[in-house]
Amino acid sequence: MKYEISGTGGRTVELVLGDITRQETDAIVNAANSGLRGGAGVDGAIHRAGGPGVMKECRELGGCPTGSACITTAGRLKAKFVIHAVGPIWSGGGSNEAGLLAGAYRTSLDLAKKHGLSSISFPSISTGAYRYPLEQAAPIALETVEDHLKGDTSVSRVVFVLFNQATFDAYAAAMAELQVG
Ligand code: AR6
Repeated sequence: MKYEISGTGGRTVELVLGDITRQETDAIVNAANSGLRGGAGVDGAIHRAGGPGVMKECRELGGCPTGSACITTAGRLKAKFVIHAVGPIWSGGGSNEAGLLAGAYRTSLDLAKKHGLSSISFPSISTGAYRYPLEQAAPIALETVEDHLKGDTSVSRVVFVLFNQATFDAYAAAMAELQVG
């Protein structure tokens, strides 16, 4: 599923079902924790596929604030960079989770722009171990990406790599809403 952002000269957002570690975009985004210590889910998969060099760089960075993102090289992955984004842990919605989730996406895109990258892949940040409700997270993710693509940026292609059908369906529904609205 592909969505072209109007008025941007052909910049696109794509939804695919799959494994982000296999993506060949310039950067892939990790759903990390604020200690950049590695973990389960997409974080575990990225460190396994990228090799120990990625973790070494994460240790040197020492951590990354929630709602923000930090960048390393990508080791053995096909991408050139891994952007480690730290989404919020869901705790009911009253702790600025929405602002922090948007911040994780926005900072990732700003880092891609800073490095002159043209393509970037995201997983569904915070909707696994961090339990952010999928139906609320998907529109935040897509709207934040759309805002970035409408501005001055090197990024022309954003891919959401969604790991299961339920996640794909939630993003597809949110994308349909955006196209109508
Ligand atoms: N490719 C794409 N998406 C994936 C992959 C993959 N290979 N593997 C899992 N997902 P989660 P969070 C999906 O839990 O909620 C870690 O331990 C998964 O199905 O990875 O932000 C970190 O170290 C879900 O849709 O990230 C943190 O401590 C989405 O990725 C914590 O979990 C995010 O699920 C972060 O939790």
